[in-house]
Amino acid sequence: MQVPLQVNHVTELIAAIATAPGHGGIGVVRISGPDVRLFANQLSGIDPKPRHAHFCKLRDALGDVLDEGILLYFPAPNSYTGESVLEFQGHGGPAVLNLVLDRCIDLGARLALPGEFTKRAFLNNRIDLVQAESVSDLIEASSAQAARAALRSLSGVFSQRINGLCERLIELRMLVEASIDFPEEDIDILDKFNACQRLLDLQNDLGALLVQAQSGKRIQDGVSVVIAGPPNVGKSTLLNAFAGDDVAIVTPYAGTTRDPITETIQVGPVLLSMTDTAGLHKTLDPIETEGISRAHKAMRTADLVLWVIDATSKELSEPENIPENVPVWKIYNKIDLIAQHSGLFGGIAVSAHSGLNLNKLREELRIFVESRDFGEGAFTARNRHIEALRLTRDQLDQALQNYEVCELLAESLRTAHQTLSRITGTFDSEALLGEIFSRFCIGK
Ligand SMILES: Nc1nc2c(ncn2[C@@H]2O[C@H](COP(=O)(O)OP(=O)(O)OP(=O)(O)O)[C@@H](O)[C@H]2O)c(=O)[nH]1
Ligand SMILES: [Mg+2]
Repeated sequence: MQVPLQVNHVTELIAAIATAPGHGGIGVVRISGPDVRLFANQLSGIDPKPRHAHFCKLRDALGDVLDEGILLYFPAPNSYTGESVLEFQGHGGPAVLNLVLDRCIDLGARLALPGEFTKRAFLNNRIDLVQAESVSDLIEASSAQAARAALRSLSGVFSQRINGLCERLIELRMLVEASIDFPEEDIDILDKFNACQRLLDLQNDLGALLVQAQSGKRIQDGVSVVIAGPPNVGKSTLLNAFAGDDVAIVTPYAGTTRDPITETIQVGPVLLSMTDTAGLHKTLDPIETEGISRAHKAMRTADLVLWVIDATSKELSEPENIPENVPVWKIYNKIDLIAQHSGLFGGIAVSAHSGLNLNKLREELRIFVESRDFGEGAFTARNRHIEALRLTRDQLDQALQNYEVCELLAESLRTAHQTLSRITGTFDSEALLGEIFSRFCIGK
């Protein structure tokens, strides 16, 4: 049993262009609020039937046609927001869509804030907070896996797990409260209903969910590829080649790069973040030393390290100081300087300078990202969720320590319950909601 958030009923009509900015075949203007049926009539002269595609012309105040397209009407509560919603699918140009939007404003709607449609869906109990966040995660998903995982969160997989734990916490709380309220009972209620074992099981399952949420966060973050290796082997040149731009300084001098430089790179349909780092070697230079320490830090959190080797050098370097669980690929660079290179090297041989074999490396990266296995049923999660799960775990630890003192036990369980329900938003403040929804795009 969850306690729904208390909200004021929303009465304003909001409107926004729901499709991405730019030119496209179709553009959508979405309107939500009370009484959109009347609004549809003013806009198009049509009295729309629920969930029916009406072909219509939209007109301005003088009766001139603004655009023609499809009008859809979803009466409350069976709509995205839970309110009555109108969607106009017209031509996808910014100028024409803005004409339609301006007309909606003239007729009394106001511009929607970022995420306001989804916020209304939350306020109308159509979805919980985790689901609302997954809408934005789905839109921003950088790979097919991330999209699938966000969709699982949106369909409630993560929320159900949270709600299940909340239910069990509530049962425990009831047992503890009962043993406080009826101390004179002959039987020990906590013993009779195995409260201690229940608490231990709950702690266990919460730990398992925390591990899954952490993995869900990694799906959401996308893949991090770190370019590392000795100085002057062509690391920055490789980053520039992938970025298609001179983002990192390249010089013939060893020790050029100091700060890690991260760029978002597109490989096929997938986005990954690629970080160039300072060349690793022994040095007394304090600035280089700091750069090298930052390079090590980047490698520790990488999903993959590309260890770049200068294929022309007499001593080919071997990857070193790479954390055990991070995969490493050897990249032999500068093969344009070698007359006969095919079959010479075990790793991937490229020329960052001329672009030779970079497509092969790009393809290997795409396969790597797409084949990462997060297990069946993976869902996306955010830092906010992970923090709340950790805090709940600590509060349950506290409850176990306080087990013998009923009042303290009750208090620890109460705070644990409160922390856990904040994840789905059943106990939340306006401030947090503002923070979450302001990161959405307008029209969602
Ligand atoms: N011929 C050739 N030269 C390259 C290639 N890649 C890099 N270089 C040259 O090698 C030199 C060093 O390149 P960088 O990209 O700055 O090397 P780095 O590994 O980032 O060096 P540090 O930042 O000092 O660690 C520059 O003169 C580049 O033009 C390549 O594939 N072929
Ligand atoms: Mg460099």
